[in-house]
Amino acid sequence: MSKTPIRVLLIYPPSSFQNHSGCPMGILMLAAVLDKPGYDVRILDANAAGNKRTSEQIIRFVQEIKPDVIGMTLVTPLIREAYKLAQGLKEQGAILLAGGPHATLVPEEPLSKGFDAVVKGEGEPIIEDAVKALLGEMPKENVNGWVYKDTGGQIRHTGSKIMVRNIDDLPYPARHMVNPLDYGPSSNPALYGDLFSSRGCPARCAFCSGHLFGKKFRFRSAQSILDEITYVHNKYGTDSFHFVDDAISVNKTRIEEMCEGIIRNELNITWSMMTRVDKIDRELLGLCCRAGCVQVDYGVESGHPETLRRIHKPHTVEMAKNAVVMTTEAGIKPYVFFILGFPWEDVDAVEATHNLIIELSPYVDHFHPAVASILIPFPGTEIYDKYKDEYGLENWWLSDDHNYDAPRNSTHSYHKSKVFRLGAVLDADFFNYSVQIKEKIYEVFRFMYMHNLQRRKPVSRFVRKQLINFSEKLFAFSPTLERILFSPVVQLEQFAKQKLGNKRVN
Ligand code: B12
Ligand code: SF4
Repeated sequence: MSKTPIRVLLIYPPSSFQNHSGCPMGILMLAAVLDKPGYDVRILDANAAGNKRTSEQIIRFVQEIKPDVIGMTLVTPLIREAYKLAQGLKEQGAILLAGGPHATLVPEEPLSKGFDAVVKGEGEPIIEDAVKALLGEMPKENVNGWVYKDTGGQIRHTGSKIMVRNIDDLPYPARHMVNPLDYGPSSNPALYGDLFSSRGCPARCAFCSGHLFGKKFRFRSAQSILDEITYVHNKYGTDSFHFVDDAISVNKTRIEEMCEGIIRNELNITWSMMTRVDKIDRELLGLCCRAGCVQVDYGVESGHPETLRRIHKPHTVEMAKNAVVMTTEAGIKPYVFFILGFPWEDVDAVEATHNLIIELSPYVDHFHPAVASILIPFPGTEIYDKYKDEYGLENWWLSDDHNYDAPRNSTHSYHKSKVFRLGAVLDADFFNYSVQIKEKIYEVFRFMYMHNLQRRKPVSRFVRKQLINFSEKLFAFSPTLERILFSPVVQLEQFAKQKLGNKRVN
């Protein structure tokens, strides 16, 4: 390498409606890969819960540090903000490289939005070559698995995405580059605790846009994970970990080895994971619990058997119920995700999911009414491909027509802004829902909101319930009056939130 190291800035783009309390693993991995041979790598996570940055602030930072190349993660929910930022950076003469789930799904699109090139799929095998080629240190056509414009303006693809062959060979994420204060208090359990132990999922759910890592389940050895846990624990004192894998238990022997290792080495930690309902059993859950597992997230998705079949979910309603009960009995908290509003669903189908949510609620401490709890047709999914013509969804993410930024107090009633706290997907109305379907979906979200209030102190729970009930009644009588009467409540809540700081939004 030359004497002055090449400076690369890795950006996670800003969002007006979301934040996270841990640094995204993708840019941490790329930073680690570039750090090794001596690049001067900086990370700017514009969505860090304790230090959110606007596009204007990012541009000022770039003017200050003058990176040679800027890499950006693209995810569909933040794409318009990311493209706006890219255009601002381009005006400053920046060299821009895109990667991440959205860039992989529609790799040519970022080239018309200010980016110079796009890496498809996993970034680790390519990032160094990509940086070199963008700086003219190697021919662009020699980089495998990316997309760029040649000197004549022609778009060139250099093969399909390159997979990491042996993920045990990857360095640990560059946690040392994270400023802990960006993510809130130092006790924040999400700060250094994210781990990945596998990539890929052999299932093909019709709504899932996780094609980046492919169908083949590739996994790290149990020993490599134990080593990383021990390293992070010794270096940062972290004792709570979260696996970001899509389906960590696809290979049962491997997760058993990992659990046995945690027990044998007396690593006194707790951890949580996400996996598939069809990839657990009582024995495995018992072992996981003994190894410190405290939470398992399941994509249950629907209580309607026909919907489960049509989305190719590899489980039945019965299997989902059993998984949730078995998890609780094993001493682990189950966390369940649902998706409402598939285009073929009528009120009865949504009702079936509602009934399943009610049935599971005694086992579930807290439901997650996430943005994606109402179907979003992400690009590259079977749902998008099948329904884009019928519902006029072509490239919806580029326009304002299906904007699902979180409900804003200025435009939504108090009860809707609470119940749909994370996103106004019902307003985005991808599938022209009938009034009846919309009402049913609201009812389900309302149930989840009320259930989640259980965790609050009795007075807070009581006040919140009354506010929702009153807002609903008043809104039915007069939306204008509801807005007038609830605006001081909203202001008071915003003031309290600012004082208490941001909480993890996920
Ligand atoms: C952990 C996680 C979260 C966390 C943290 C997200 C974060 N900011 O990192 C939380 C819970 C907050 C979250 C929220 C959401 N998430 Co999420 N999340 C994940 C999950 C499970 C793991 C992400 C991860 O750490 N992967 C491991 C790292 C190593 O991979 P990676 O980030 O993809 O990075 C690699 C490549 O993409 C590439 N790369 C990435 N950036 C760059 C940049 C450059 C320059 C280059 C060259 C390469 C490159 O190289 C990296 C290394 O190989 C993924 C599923 C998955 N399997 O990836 C979904 C996923 C990213 N989430 C998704 C979605 C939809 C959401 C939500 C909308 C869900 C919701 N709540 O309703 C929100 C929106 C969040 C937002 N603001 O964008 C989708 C995104 C789909 C899309 N089209 O963009 C995914 C793919 C899930 C899925 N299967 O559909 N999520
Ligand atoms: S099981 Fe999960 S990760 Fe696998 S395809 Fe289905 S939704 Fe995606």
